[in-house]
Amino acid sequence: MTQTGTAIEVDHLIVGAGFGGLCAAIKLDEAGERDFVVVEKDSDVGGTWHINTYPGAECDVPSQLYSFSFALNPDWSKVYSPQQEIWEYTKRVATEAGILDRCVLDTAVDHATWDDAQQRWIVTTTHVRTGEERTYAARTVVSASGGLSEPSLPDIDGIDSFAGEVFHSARWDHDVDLRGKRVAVIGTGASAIQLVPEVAKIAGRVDVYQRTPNWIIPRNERRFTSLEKTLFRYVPGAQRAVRAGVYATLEARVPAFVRFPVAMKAVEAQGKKNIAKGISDPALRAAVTPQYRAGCKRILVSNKWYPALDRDNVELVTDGIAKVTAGGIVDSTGTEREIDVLVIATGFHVTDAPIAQHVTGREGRTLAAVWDETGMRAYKGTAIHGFPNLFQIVGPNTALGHSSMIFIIESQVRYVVDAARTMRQQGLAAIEPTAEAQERWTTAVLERMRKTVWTTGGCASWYLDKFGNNVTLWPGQTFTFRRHLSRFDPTSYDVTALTDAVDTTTATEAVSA
Ligand code: N01
Repeated sequence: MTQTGTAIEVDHLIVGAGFGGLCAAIKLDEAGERDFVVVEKDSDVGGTWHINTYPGAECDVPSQLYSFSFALNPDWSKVYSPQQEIWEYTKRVATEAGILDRCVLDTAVDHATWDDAQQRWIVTTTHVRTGEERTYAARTVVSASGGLSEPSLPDIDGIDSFAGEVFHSARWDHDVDLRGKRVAVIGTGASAIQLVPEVAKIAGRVDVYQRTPNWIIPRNERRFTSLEKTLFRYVPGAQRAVRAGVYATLEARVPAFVRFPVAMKAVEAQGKKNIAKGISDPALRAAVTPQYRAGCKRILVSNKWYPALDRDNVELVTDGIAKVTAGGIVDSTGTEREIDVLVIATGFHVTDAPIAQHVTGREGRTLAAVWDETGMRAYKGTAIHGFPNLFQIVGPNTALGHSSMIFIIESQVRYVVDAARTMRQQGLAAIEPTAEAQERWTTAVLERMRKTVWTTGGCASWYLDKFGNNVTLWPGQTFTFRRHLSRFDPTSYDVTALTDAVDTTTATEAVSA
């Protein structure tokens, strides 16, 4: 890191200290690319697992797979890890890797602008508490700000006039005592199904506002025995073998998502059994039974959700919300239910990636403006035409509905590290995927989407953008994604050599020079 004028020069600036940012930092460090900073707006590392502290927050991907491949954890307590354990894991891994000294916490990225003359990203940041401003001049930016980090708030008439306590599931207000209170929860997605059963145990009453039911299958929940943990720790290969088994089981589900959605009937049967087991009232059973193909929206796992809805102090409201008043919620039939606390569990901004508003590329346009016209697009989900030396971790069409995002993150980070190595070895100042390469990739991905359950399943989901395209999920096996990103491929890029003059040549010319 060097201070030149008002800017701090760094090789790599990583945005976000969640799984994506930490993985990038650790792997760049290992590759000898040690001149980096990780800028994180939160007060600690861990990303979503530090921020989402709502009651009942747990991972819905099995813990054996929800860890870095290079830092297995023999001490996971359960088959599905609780939030606190995952957060502590990220902190421990970052500490042991020795990269915490380069994490700049409590600091938000205001803007990142590509400076063609300097062949660097000029990144301005502000400390969220002191207001101190800094400017970095970075060779590359690795954007790992998370696909599900910015709460999406519902646009409901009168919501600002509510006089009680109100907060989003991802910004839980632990100062609000819910004991005996009348609580309303808007939304019935992955977050709501975890928090409602916990809230219902202590609240006086909980009104759950459901717009669309989800398919929810049983959760194979149990604690690991001490014998298992001992085996994981001391028997070489034991934990890796279990992890491989979990990975293979989840991958076996991919064909049903992408080619043969009719196979999802088996999941629907599981879901219906789960409903029958948890709910006794036929009307309530019908109200929670989805009318679209399983998998079209994220398949959820819970043993607690249906029994929670069956409680006397919980009411499922399926009539739409007409408005919010100072004291309660009025549904579309005109019924007003008075409440003390409003919990908003309506998900996140996804297809309008919030970070894109803060990034301006080579042609002076923000990424948000470009993507607003075309939909989110990136070559291999990672690099973007018009935005040199920018790498998007968990970029377009990289998310999963069936397995661990950490596998995808590690695949992308390998690619980024190989790109950094290539740039250093070949003396390149800038790399940028060609428009053709990006178009080819995007067309192939969208073509593969046509038969998927996300397109044909008969639902509306947050996977789809305003053009109706699924720009969120990877339509295939995760090992195929990894293979595509196994090596940085300069022939798909325009590159600029490290000379004073800005000289854009094709990769082939530069490589053969
Ligand atoms: O958000 P969601 P989430 N009026 O978007 C409803 C991850 N995650 O925070 O389906 C009324 O799933 C909306 O209704 P509808 C995981 O990837 C992981 O729960 O659009 N309702 C839906 O019911 C997950 O998929 C874990 O009709 C409105 C809900 O709000 C992602 O985060 C745990 C509405 C939003 O559900 C998001 O989950 C938790 C409105 N105006 C989350 N707007 C793990 O365990 C929206 N809704 C790893």
